[in-house]
Amino acid sequence: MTTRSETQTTLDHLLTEIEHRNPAQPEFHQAAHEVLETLAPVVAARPEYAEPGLIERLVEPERQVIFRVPWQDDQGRVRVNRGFRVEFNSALGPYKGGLRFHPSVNLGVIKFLGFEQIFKNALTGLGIGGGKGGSDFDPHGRSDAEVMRFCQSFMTELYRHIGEHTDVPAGDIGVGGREIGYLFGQYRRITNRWEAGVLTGKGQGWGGSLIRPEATGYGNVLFAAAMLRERGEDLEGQTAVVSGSGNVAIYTIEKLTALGANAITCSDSSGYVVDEKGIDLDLLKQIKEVERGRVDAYAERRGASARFVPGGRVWEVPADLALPSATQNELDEADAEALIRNGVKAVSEGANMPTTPEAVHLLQKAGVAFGPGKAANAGGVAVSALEMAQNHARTSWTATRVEEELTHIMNDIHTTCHETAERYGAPGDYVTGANIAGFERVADAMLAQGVI
Ligand code: NDP
Ligand code: 2IT
Repeated sequence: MTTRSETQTTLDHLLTEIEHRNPAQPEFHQAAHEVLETLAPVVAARPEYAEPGLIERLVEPERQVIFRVPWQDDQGRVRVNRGFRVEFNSALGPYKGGLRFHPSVNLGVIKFLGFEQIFKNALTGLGIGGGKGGSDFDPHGRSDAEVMRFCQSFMTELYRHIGEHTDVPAGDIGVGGREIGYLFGQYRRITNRWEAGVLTGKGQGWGGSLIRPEATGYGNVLFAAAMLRERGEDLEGQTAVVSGSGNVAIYTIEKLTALGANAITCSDSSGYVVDEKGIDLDLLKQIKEVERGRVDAYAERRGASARFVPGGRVWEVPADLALPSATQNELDEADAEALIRNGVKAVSEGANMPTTPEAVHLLQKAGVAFGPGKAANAGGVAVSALEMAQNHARTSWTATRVEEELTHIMNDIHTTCHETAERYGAPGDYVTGANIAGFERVADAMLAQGVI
């Protein structure tokens, strides 16, 4: 029988090797570290997981595709971006995960996202593997026609790697309904197939699921509510700070408000808005979804209750709950200290890896309920899997049905993480619970399917 500390030493060696074999990929190192530092109890307890090569295979993507994406801007100038699709693990089902269009995208970022996605998708219990893709293309300030030409060029290469039984992309930062439409159109044109299940996040009326746009934000609020329930509290009357002002942030604010909480902030890369009366969602949606504007316009148009803080971070605003919903590493140690000083009760991650490891440890040490992204934001990909199920059956479900399923899935993920953490001696530690529970499902399938 190997002890936990012997197992941890082995995992630490593996982490050193991962850093060595994947140079200049700090986000991937961070994601691998965050998972591997919690696996010692389960690997020590279940000797089959110590099988040589199992974890080594898990941290190596099954396939990585990098391609050139040439396109013409409105002035006729040729631009060249880089496209990525990392097909990380298909032990549980077709690769599944979003596409991110943002100038910060590189291979290490896509690998961190794909690695997280493996465990997140396993936690949904819906038979989906892990993958992620995207490009360093920056959609900000681009016309619809430019975005369309870019998406068409991107799909002209990507189409050969994806398919409803192979790999099913969706949206992420910079990729929403508009981009999924252009991508789907080009896929259909090239393949001459109406293959609805090849992409999720499609529009209503041509294969999209009701509640998919809302699912990540709604799901995160349901996860936060479940964490609070565990402590004998609920959302009613709680003040919440939310970062971001995109898809995840908007529907997080919508659900918080519907459940009686007061969401008082939103942000983008220019700064944040604090609105003591609570964010006016109609105004925010108009500015962000229709006009594709910046958050300072919200403060300008809202009147006395709101102010814009250029360059600041929402975490300095006192609140009971914090729901980071913008991007990775947006909540650091100093931010965690500010939240703790102001009496925060729960932090639930709508974004992927928004909280730095040091900040996570501080929050957990202070007794704050902390919901890691791979559990808390799994509602988006879960409803994507429900969209695939509807596409396969050539049917569409009512919004009520999809939302009931989403609620059930989020509560189930919460219970699984909570119970798993307890079983492995880390009560209340949702990070350990999510990592171990996701790992067990993927690892069992990998062991059963042999060395591939
Ligand atoms: P959107 O593109 O709709 O919105 C992103 C928001 O985050 C914008 O307000 C954007 O501001 C801000 N943001 C992005 N990058 C940065 C940055 N480097 N610095 C400061 N602000 C930034 O994306 P989503 O809402 O879809 O995604 C948000 C997060 O949620 C991501 O981490 C994503 O991986 C995660 N996620 C998304 C899911 C989905 O279904 N869409 C599912 C699960 C997780 P600006 O416009 O100024 O860049
Ligand atoms: O990070 C994520 O889970 C997503 N961007 C959603 C992925 C999906 O396939 O719906």
